[in-house]
Amino acid sequence: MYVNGKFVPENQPVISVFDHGFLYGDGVFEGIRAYNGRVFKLREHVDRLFDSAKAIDLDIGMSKEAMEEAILETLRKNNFKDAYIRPIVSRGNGDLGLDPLKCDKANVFIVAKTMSSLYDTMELKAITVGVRRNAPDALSPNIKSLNYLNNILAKIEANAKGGQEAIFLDHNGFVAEGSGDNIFIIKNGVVYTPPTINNLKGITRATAIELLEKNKIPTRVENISLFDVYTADEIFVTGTAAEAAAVVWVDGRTIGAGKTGPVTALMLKEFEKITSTTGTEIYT
Ligand code: AKG
Repeated sequence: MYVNGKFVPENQPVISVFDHGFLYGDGVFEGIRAYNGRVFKLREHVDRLFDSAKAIDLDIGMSKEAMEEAILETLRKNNFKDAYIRPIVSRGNGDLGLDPLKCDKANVFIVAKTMSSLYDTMELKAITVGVRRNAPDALSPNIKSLNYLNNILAKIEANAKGGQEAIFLDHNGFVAEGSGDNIFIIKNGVVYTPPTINNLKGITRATAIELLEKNKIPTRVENISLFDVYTADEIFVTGTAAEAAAVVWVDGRTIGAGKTGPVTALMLKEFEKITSTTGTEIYT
């Protein structure tokens, strides 16, 4: 594990109770995957980490190039070819007061682990949860912050109601995203996904849109409602940890034929191809 420029064993304690990421969720993170000796969309994830930090006025204290190199070196130190990588940047050590001015510099951690699929099934049941996605004018879902309680509340509710994933609505009742992934629905051969005002600007989401366009499948970014979800022919979700998975049941309604549909199947195949053949090489 990388900790402020040094590599240490992962079971070594590295964080102070005065770290404001720990005390207040004051910090940002990323989820990145390496496949087959290559890091998928490394620069895009590092860009998003720096954008999240900028949005909360947090100086990471290193360049994007240095962050990329630290990520690659963490993988090398572990001899990983396939891994899930978690860069974490907290506001740093302060005192028992929330003022970020009390923290003199950011703490930077990079953890890498092997990880297979997030879900034990590739055909998920989803529950629309009562808790609404954070309003963008309160805490923008675009900031990948260390405060994931909104997502965790959604997951708790989905777990309690027998779903593997949650579907969040925003405060206007539009579909926002899952607890850890973006959502796509397919109706009459057209794919729809919500604009990113109410959800994370998913890198896997952007990849899915690219792959759909490459395959000439019409794709529209527009607001969608729960009615559109219930009556969809197919639904899939995308995320770095989640990768891509079909949703075949929502709130008691079977979606389409109740199994992975043709557009989703094509997406999964294309996604596997692009992740195993592109990306930044770890060992050069
Ligand atoms: C990821 O997809 O990498 C995420 O960060 C989502 C949150 C999670 O599932 O841990």
